[in-house]
Amino acid sequence: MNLTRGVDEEIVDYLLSAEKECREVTKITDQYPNLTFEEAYLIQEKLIQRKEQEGARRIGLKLGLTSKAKQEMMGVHEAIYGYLTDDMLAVEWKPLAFTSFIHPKAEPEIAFFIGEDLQGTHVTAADVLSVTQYVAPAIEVIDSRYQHFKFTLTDVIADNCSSARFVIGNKWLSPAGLDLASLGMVMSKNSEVVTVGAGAAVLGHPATSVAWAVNKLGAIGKGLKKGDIVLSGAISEAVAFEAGDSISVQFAELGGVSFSCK
Ligand code: OOG
Ligand code: MG
Repeated sequence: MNLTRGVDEEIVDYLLSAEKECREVTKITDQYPNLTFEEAYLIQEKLIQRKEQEGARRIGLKLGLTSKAKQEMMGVHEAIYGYLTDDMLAVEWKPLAFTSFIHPKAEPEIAFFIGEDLQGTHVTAADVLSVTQYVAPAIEVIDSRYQHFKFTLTDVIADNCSSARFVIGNKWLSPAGLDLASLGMVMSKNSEVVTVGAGAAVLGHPATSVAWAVNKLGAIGKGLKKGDIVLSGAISEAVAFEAGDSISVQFAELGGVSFSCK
């Protein structure tokens, strides 16, 4: 352990004030180059606890770096997870204010609505699907608190995996009878197609990505709870947007989801 007492709280303050004041900061590994992944997850947990003390509620989990392409880009072999809180949930009909962000990007994702508690260390994609009440189209807005959206894996874990907002579409379907791996997706910005993909981009199958996170949580005695929402990871690269832009994601079968930024 490299974290001396009080340093974790200092880092939490540093990241939370950057988020609240919508300003980017230098990455924490510049100052603490030896931080481990484990310590980064401890900082992330403290950061979420602080948000809870300030009134936010944990409502689920998000996966990041779930595509092989993105993992190779970062030189890592593992995905990452962070928490969703109720204040991140945005609605389609209310434009997001650009001034509430630093340098936001949109990602197309498949959301899972968990209908039963799920905990363990040998959880499979099939186990995940069996407790999934619905899947729905989603867009995650990520907004790294770090300068130029550049970071190492430890930095981004501590920063709750760049989480900022998410929007869920209004068509929710049972995953039974859906082939989430071959589900096609098109993301557009201002009506022009910007990325395309399919569910398989997420570790071969989005439920595999959720199972990975459940097993990681299981190793520290945690798990998913009935009612949790899980964002399974970006299906394509993230796309930057600004005030005046609108982003829409259309899935085969699952339907669409969109938002605009003012
Ligand atoms: C980390 C978060 C990535 C995803 O779905 O891959 C993420 C980042 O790239 O800032 O949410
Ligand atoms: Mg994401």
